[in-house]
Amino acid sequence: MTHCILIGAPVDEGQRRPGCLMGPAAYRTAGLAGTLAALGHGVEDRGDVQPHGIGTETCGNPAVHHLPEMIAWTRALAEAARTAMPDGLPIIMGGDHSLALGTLSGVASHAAEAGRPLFVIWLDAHSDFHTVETTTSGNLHGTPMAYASGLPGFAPFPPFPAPIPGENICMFGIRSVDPAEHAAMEPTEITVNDMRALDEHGIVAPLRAFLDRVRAADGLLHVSLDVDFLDPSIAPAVGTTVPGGTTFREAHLVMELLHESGLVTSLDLVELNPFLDERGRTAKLMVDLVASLMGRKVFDRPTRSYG
Ligand code: 5AB
Ligand code: MN
Ligand code: MN
Ligand code: MN
Repeated sequence: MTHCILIGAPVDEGQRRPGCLMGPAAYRTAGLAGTLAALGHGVEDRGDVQPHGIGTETCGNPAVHHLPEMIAWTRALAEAARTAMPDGLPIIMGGDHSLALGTLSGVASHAAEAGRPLFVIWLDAHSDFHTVETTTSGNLHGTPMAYASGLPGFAPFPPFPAPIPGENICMFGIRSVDPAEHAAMEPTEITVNDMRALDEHGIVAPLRAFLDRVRAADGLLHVSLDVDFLDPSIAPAVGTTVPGGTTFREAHLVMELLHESGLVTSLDLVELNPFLDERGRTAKLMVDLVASLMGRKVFDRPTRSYG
């Protein structure tokens, strides 16, 4: 049994479609806490984080919006994640993916303090490898993986506390990468399992190979789950739909393998936009994926229709 720490991160400023700020409420409404408790876990809801001390920072890229808000969110969420890590498994209920600027910072600080390497599994249609300088949309939800990799181009953000080496990062579900992101990732050792690779090799072998490396290094493992990892036909509640995503069973299988590994130490749930959902089906699917990650088995999963 795991002590699960729910942290609401109603971040909406990292993109331009209002609604992700309702994500934490949707996870609570969809019964995330009760689902975890029913699996035998301890659950503590620390409420919603709020940014404080929003400044007046600017940068040279005129496309970028809400920069001071994002810097304040990054500081607040880094602190919330760092202080939760010694107490249990933080589950950050987003909020758009820019919240990972903060959660990755906090988890990386904790890993450095604990003297253990940090590994990241990025489940997303996108690589989120823009810097503040390269983003053309100006939406900072497209930047956290580059920040955590220690790339330059993030002034005036605080420097990332302990940059994560590329060989410790594994991406799954990728099917939309901008040219500047591609160029920035090329020299890195990041493993990119794009949808083409998953079609050809399946998801099990590459995931097991990465988990073996985490285990061998006695690493901490952060999982960042973007709703758009899933195919939009099963998960419509997201602002940035990209066709050709993972299926219901592929997504559950990832979670089941993660559970079996026993390696996951923190989790982001990001990009859920309840305003775009259909009768809560995406929120419920995300809760069920967390249930699989936390030990619910196929044979005891209730039959449920998402239609
Ligand atoms: B998400 C895009 N690369 O920079 C950009 O949903 C999309 O957190 C970013 O993965 C998507 O705006 C960010 C076109
Ligand atoms: Mn993302
Ligand atoms: Mn995405
Ligand atoms: Mn998105």
